[in-house]
Amino acid sequence: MITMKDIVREGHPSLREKASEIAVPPGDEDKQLLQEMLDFLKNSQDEETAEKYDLRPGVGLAAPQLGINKRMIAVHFEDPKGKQYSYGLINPKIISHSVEQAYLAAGEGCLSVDRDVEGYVHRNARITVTATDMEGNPLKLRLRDYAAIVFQHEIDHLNGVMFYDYINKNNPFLSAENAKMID
Ligand code: K3U
Ligand code: NI
Repeated sequence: MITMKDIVREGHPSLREKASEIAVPPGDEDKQLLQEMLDFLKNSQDEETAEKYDLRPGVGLAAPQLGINKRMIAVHFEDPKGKQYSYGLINPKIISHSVEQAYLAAGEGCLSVDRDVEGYVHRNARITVTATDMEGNPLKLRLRDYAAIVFQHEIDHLNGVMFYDYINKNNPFLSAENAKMID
């Protein structure tokens, strides 16, 4: 079972490296790791389990956050409209995106960052992602707003990018003209 002690924190080199593509179809070991990542997210959102194992709640996790240099992410969340997203993805790739941007009013956090970093994180408001799912099937997802933000945060981890890289240093709450705020 994955717990917080398995998650690497700021300063660990794997958070700043570009992760490697995984051979498709995925092997049993990769599939098992993805399932464990998804189980961690479910556990972290279950009040009793989270308290028992001292888990910080998370909606996404990327393999480099476990010190594993592979292009794998897991996401588990419900968007503000109540749509459920629960995926373990291999080699996720953003193949197109909107010009319009979006950012969370509350900013972003990260399980690998043990401090609050204030400021707006501008991202693409709409993206299309291709990937291979846990069964080895190709997948194409069209995502917007909150869901697009979560997927971009996780895919960034595969490229060594942290959410605070996008925050304006002089004015953390400066909003771009073509950006909408998501509450
Ligand atoms: O955003 C978080 C959340 C947790 C429970 C309920 C609602 C929201 C926690 S922070 C989080 O999930 C990170 C996970 C990380 F760092 F491991 F990738 C992902 C994330 C945070 C904020 C915006 C988008 C994605
Ligand atoms: Ni993160």
